[in-house]
Amino acid sequence: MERTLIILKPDAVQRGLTGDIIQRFERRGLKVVALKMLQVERSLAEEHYAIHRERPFYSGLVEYIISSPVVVMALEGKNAVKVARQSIGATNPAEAAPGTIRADFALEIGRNLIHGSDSPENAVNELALWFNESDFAPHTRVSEPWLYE
Ligand code: D4T
Repeated sequence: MERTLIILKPDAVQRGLTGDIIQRFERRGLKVVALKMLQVERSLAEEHYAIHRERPFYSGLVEYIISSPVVVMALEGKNAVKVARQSIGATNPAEAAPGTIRADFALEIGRNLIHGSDSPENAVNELALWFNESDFAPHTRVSEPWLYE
């Protein structure tokens, strides 16, 4: 089983979409094993997006992420990183496939609602950045034999 970090960005919270988005992941079969709402510190936003530091959109991206509270979660499941990215859709909502979260709920790259880790290695690092070990509540669900053969 794999874990991935999901951030429901300030626009998802402000637009009242957090429940809809979490439901999509739950329906697919991914399991929420950590979940919290927080106002992001600038230093955390800068560290999370450090890879984009030299990009022209970096400062706007940091301002966006700290502009209002976010909901952060860890999802667990088989190929969690890949399947969550697939459900999220392309970075630019205008290019995201219909049925993905970004295509169904968003219009612009700078308000694309949600972050999902892009590789298992980055997921491990991002989960450690956003959560303490004690934040996780590992558990087995009764549905698991009906999700995995
Ligand atoms: P995140 O990291 O938010 O899940 O998005 P992606 O993984 O899909 O996309 P990314 O890392 O390439 O970009 C991170 C973040 O920056 C914003 N962005 C990106 C932007 O505002 N303008 C741009 O031109 C790009 C490439 C959107 C997502």
